[in-house]
Amino acid sequence: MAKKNKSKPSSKKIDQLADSTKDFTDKNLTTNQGLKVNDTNNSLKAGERGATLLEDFLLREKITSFDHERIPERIVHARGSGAHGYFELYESIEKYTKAGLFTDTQRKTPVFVRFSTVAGSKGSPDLARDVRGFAVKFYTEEGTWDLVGNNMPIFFIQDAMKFPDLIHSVKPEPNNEIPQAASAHDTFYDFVSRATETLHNHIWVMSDRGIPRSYRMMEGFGIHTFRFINAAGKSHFVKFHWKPVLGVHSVTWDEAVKINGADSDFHRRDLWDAIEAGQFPEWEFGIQIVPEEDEHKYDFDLLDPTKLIPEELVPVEIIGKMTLNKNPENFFAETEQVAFLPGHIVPGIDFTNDPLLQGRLFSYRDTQLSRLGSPNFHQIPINRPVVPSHNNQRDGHMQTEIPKGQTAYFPNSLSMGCPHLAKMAEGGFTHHEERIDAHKIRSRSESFSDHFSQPALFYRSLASWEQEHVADAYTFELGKCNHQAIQERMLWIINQIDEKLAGKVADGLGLKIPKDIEQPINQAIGADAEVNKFQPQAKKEYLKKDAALSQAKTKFDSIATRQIAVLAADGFEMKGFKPYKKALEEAGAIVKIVAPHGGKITCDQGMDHLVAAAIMTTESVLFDAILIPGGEQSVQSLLKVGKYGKFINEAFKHCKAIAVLGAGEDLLKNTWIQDYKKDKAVFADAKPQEFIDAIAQHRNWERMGQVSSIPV
Ligand code: HDE
Repeated sequence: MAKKNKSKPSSKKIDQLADSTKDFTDKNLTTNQGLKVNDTNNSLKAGERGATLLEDFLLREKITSFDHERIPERIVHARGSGAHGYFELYESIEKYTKAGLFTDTQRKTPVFVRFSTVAGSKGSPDLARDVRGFAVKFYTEEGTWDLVGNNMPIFFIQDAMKFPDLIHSVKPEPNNEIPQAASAHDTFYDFVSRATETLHNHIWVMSDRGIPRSYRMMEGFGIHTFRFINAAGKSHFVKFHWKPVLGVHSVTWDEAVKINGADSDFHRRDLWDAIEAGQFPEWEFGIQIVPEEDEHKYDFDLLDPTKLIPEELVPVEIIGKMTLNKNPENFFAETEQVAFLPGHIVPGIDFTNDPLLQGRLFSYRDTQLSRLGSPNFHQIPINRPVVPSHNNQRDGHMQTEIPKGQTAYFPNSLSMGCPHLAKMAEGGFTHHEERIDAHKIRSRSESFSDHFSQPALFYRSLASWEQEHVADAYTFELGKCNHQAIQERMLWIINQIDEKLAGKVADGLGLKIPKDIEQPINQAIGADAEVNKFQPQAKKEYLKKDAALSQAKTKFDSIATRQIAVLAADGFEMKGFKPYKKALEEAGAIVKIVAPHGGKITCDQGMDHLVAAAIMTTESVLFDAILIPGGEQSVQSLLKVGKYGKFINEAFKHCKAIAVLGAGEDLLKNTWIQDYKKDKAVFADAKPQEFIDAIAQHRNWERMGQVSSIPV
């Protein structure tokens, strides 16, 4: 987490955007034509009691503008949050790529990032179990590069042709538009259980990765294998990674469900607040490089987007860092109107023939045309490159530029050939040459047929508490399906990944794992044998475990931005609390008093302390840890309010750290928590550092087995 910096962020992009921002301070209200207005409360009427006159141009302008405020939401990734920042390179990787942002260590490349969920509508809650979008727009000196990735390193499907089917299956069902922002329903599992290529991404969604603690605590991946091209024209395959400096952390499903009610903007607010507080989110940028000659060396196909390259086989080289240091000025203008296109690349980066990537290269421009309404969407301030653009494209809705001159074609002589082409040496983009000599076929490579090995590798690589979460998630999701045939097909499939996992889920559903399934999977009913020829292969074990897949192997060294609830009332004891507060804040945590009422409370030393939230307005799930100061008067007041008991029980159930000082311990005795003295993340009158270390561990997962009996 970058150091607090109150100076105003500046970059070529932020300065460019400043030219388009409007400041209303000390200004008159005017019409769009600049006419000063002196009444915006009353329409123009014939007499005080009406009727309203058609002549009222002020009313018409105000109302028509309002009537047209909405634009179509994104068909996927509708719910999102954005922020500005910059990318810095640690050292040049010119041996792999000639891209300026990866060779010039002096540059600070401006970025705009949009995080999102996939399935829900624009107003859906943040803690849906879902993939998260992680889209980064790099405003480079050679043009804009968009790395439109997710927080999981693989995708559900192998061919763009299946994307509408996947999305139709997970979105609310078309007859009743239920459920919102949830995959736990029949149509999704009908599809998943018939299309086993989805299993790898699906098991990631069932894991804790599907419910992140924060956008700031999740990884990002470019997913597809891309190409790097160096100055000599040599190509290397590359996968892109973002690694959060704060580590990868998640909430539990019980918390996710409750957070959605307590604060449906939890992730949006968390990102906004961290940036406003100057605690800038950071990710390191990493690459996995595979030389061209190694293309066929692996047990999986590099062009198959449902496969990752295990970091045990190809380590991630960290080459740079991204810092987000500025919130948008206006949500609609920036976060909503930003348009990402995987086709936006710069010299030094190129595509592969991954059939999913190839389809995406079409889809994103197409969708922006209907969403933003015009081929001129690149002129919207957030989408404008920081370098000039000149071409012969003209006109269209909302053209905001005034292209000069007599010609709008190429080649021309009347404008002396301008705009003219750029040679490669001048930065002109050329595609990497690749020989393709093939039959035109509608088919899929047999090398894409292994659907079980990597989900199994993922599951094997998880810690036991992570595996339990996966089993619970499958049980919950399938428990929401109404069709037993779908549940059984899923059980058979999960059994191909891991028999113990399938057994647990079957127990939870009260069903048996079928020995075989009636309808073959992955077969299109009525299709020719040719279409149906590749069935998923049996699971292989080419690697025992890949440590990078487990959140148990992430970073646990910081409590920066962690939210600490201080449960206190008038008369709380300052002596013990003061060093705790100081130590927590020095370590970057946010300490918030949760009192029986709003306003202020007075400690035993007669000082007033601002209350961050009255207990009735907040919930335990919004905090990372609890601190209960001593002071008989304070503790007695808290004991009278039942919600404090619920608050503490929930924090304990969610395996969070709890510290009590002096009489504060009485509050623990009044909860369902037993044996807390043996718990490694519950502290009575301990040193602040012990509490801090436990918060940095994120959760005491060892407690998991014992908390299921707590009835909250
Ligand atoms: Fe997207 N995806 N996608 N997707 N995607 C969109 O574009 C699409 C895929 C991703 O914050 C849409 O502007 C197809 C993979 C993100 O604005 C649309 C296929 C990955 C975002 C679209 C995929 C992504 C989108 C909807 C299969 C990770 C949000 C609105 C061939 C590598 C960007 C829009 C933002 C958005 C199509 C698969 C990530 C419809 C056809 C794989 C992060 O164009």
